[in-house]
Amino acid sequence: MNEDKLYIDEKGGDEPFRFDASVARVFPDMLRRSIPGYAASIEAIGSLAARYVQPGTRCYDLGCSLGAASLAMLQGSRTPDFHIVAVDNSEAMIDRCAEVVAGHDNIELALTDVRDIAIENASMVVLNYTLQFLDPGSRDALIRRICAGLVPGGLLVLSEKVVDENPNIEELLVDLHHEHKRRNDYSQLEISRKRAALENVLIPETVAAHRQRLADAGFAHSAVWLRYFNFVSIVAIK
Ligand code: GEK
Repeated sequence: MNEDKLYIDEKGGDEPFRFDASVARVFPDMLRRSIPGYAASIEAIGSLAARYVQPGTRCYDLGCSLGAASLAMLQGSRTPDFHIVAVDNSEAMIDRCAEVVAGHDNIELALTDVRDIAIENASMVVLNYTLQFLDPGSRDALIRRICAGLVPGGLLVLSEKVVDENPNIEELLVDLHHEHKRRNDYSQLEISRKRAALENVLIPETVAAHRQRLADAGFAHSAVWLRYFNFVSIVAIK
């Protein structure tokens, strides 16, 4: 696995973060060291696929990066009779993803914006740490389209970095996250450069705002099933 040294060796934090070729090259290491609970989210996507993927339907991995969630759905599902559409608007990510998922004929890759993909006959949709990168004004419409494209009883997995309503708790959670990154061998300089680069690129919302949006879009049930500091994963059932 290529080690993520981007914010020591290549980038200063003055440019907005982009999912370019340098990020795609180190991405598995970056996610593993940066997102508390990332491995648990992928593992659970496999377990959820076993329960929710229905024969003759589609699954969507929106903001698929290198296809980790797609592979988890494929390995977890109990039926071979389904099709995964894995979508990302970063060419560098899709190119590498194609190498990772090569040979899995029921994974179809789409290089496009998640807001432009038709969602139809879906039994499971995954937005694993992707919605946070979309302009907040476009989030309601995407969640509404996902709900409309799910079959009855279909599942959305929505994982996000969140912000707390209480500034004292927010400060604590951010601090714990940075300590977690230091434990994973990121220096203070790397942490502050990355934080600056993500400013206005990753726009977190509260758990309450996410759950309200899901309810407004027509999901019958939603719950946080995983939380590790300011990173959460929510399941929503139509
Ligand atoms: C995983 N889900 O390993 N349209 C399409 N893709 C987008 C858009 C957009 N508008 N905005 C961002 N992306 C993965 C991890 S990473 C999370 C997801 C992170 C893509 C972007 O190119 C990147 O590949 C992905 O969403 C977010 O489970 O880096 O924190």
